[in-house]
Amino acid sequence: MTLNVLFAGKAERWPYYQGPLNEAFKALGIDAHLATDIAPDQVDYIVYAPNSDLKDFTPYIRAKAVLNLWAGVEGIVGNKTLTIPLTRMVDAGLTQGMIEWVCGHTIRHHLGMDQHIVNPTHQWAPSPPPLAWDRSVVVFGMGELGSACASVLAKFGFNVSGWSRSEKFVDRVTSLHGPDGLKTALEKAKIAILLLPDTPATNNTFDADALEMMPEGAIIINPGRGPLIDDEALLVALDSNHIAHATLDTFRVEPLPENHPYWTHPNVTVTPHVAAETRPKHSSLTIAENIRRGEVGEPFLHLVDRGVGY
Ligand code: NDP
Ligand code: OXD
Repeated sequence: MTLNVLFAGKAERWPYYQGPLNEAFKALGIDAHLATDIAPDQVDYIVYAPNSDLKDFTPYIRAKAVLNLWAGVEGIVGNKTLTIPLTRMVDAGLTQGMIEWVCGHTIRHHLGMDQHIVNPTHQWAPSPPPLAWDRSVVVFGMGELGSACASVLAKFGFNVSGWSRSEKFVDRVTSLHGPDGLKTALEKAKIAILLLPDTPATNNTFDADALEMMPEGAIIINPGRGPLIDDEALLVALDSNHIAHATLDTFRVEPLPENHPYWTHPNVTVTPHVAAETRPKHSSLTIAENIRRGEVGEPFLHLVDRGVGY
């Protein structure tokens, strides 16, 4: 039987996904009709991007799952019309992209590259950095992306800890977890990498009190989500130099409004939500594998737990 798979993403992304999704279906022997306009009551699976126009899932009475193209699900997890399984994106390309972006910015800050490359006074002022062994990096959120980044940073030589809800066992990475582990994690975070999901429990994890607990001159790198940080508190901490720099890829409002102080703050780097991109070639494999599983009655991969919101 041919399966009807609806692509519910932004129209401009369709040309990029159509080929790779069909190829991935073919590779797994899935007979699918993939389209952007299928009568709702005929749809079997929905390939979904939270920035699509589809918000009411009620008419999709025979759909078996919504397969999210993004890792973050805050834009859909609370949708009351969604009663079927929701999966999120985990794929090799997304993970590799995040490793590259996070490690690149971590090493940039560790080595003080900005100071050495941008030298308007033409002064010969050597300031050698400590070795990575002596730099304590804490990854907040040790899921698919956080664990992968922590592992590579540890192999590079950093002194790495990771904070998550549950205990983790990643080679050479100290596990801190739960509310009790947060204070220690903050105190150790000379460089903090934020890879937590946006949920009610993680909102404002980095508020004024938390920032105060971080070491003087700490660096924040946030490819996770904007609401993890209390923006007002971060700006105060940056103005006092308690936080030396914030490299931010995600914001409460995106695109970041033109008049937002982050744009002009000398100690803030803004990147436009580019840390890791869902790439059609890799993500299509995850989508196809989940449809295969759905059809043979195997558990879906990367199922979202609606109770905790990620
Ligand atoms: P995962 O769901 O795999 O990992 C989330 C991690 O956060 C887990 O380790 C989890 O703990 C931890 N966590 C969740 N809630 C809490 C809490 N209340 N206290 C402590 N730890 C908590 O997600 P991914 O690693 O795949 O992705 C992380 C986030 O990265 C995404 O949600 C998204 O927001 C962002 N992202 C950003 C991109 C970009 O381009 N900027 C691209 C892709 C993702 P536990 O393991 O114990 O459950
Ligand atoms: C994601 C993202 O969640 O791109 O996948 O931020």
